[in-house]
Amino acid sequence: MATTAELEAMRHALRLARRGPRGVNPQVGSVILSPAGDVLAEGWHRGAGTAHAEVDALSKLEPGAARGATAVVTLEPCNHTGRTGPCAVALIEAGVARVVYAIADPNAAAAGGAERLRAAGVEVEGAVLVDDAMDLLRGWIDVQRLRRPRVTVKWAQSLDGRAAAADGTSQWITGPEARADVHRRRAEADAIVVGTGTLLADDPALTARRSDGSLYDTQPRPVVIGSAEVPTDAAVRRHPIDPLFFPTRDLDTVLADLRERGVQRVFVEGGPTLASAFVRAGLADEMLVYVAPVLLGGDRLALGDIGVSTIADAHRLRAASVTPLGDDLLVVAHPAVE
Ligand code: AOF
Ligand code: ZN
Repeated sequence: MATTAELEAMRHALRLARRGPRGVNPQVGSVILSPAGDVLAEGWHRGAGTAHAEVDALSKLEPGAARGATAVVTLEPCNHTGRTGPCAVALIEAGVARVVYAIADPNAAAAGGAERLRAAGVEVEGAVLVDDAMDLLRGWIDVQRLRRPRVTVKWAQSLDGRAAAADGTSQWITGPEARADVHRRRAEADAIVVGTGTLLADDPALTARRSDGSLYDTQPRPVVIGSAEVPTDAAVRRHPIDPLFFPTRDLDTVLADLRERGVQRVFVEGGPTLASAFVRAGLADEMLVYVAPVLLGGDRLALGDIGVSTIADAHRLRAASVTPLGDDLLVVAHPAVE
């Protein structure tokens, strides 16, 4: 059982972790406690290539000062030599008697620190405040598991599955509540992806805005996929974060590049061609379908070629939720086996 002082230290370590950047490496914080439960040192990880949180904390202590201490860390101490040495070994060498951590390291290359510590006689307790730590690290953990950012594909459609009227006009199919919901979700994404077709047709700003037009504090990075020329006065070029342009249509390449940049959450709002490409490639981890009670008919379908020519090929989904938003409905769906 973690002590009250350890739980308090873990809460503090989670706050320290948030000081680090969201990137290729996880956000990790650490607090070293004396046997009496007093804080001796604190540390956090400042991104790939820099000291890990435990080592950062230990570096603030005189040699020998951590003997018999407890190290509280938000992530299982690593057991590998990557850009830095194994933290499990640093803790053993510092004479730490007990280690308390929240989340086991899902990175196979780095995992095994808890076992290594136990083998050296250190008392180890994991899964402490694991839910709080998951709130912080879920995105990073998804990237470890998927080996790419997690992709949400969003589209708005009429009740009869159309994304636009016959002349291409589509503003607006859904009402203000649905659009506000989209903006809230944009603010939670690291990147927002559109195709050049949609960009040229709608000239979207790709910012996350409140209904009064003000910007959310966090903005997704705009990403434009496609070979068409983007006009110099396109609204996306005035986005607070520099847009990335990918002439390639190879989505694996795009996602690998975004992962390297520390992107964990991708929001695809790119129009039927791009949405279909993500679905066809099996890259849509989550689908947000905003359905408006309107009929448009015609051939401007919300999705085009998703690789289904016979019913056996259908993309079977699990509807996670159906939520009324004003006059519209939001259906959140995932692949039946994720
Ligand atoms: C820890 N403490 O503060 C962090 C850990 O390339 P490196 O050497 O920075 O290693 C990166 C991996 O180490 C990362 O993928 C994750 O598994 C672990 N991160 N581990 O003990 C830390 N940031
Ligand atoms: Zn480490």
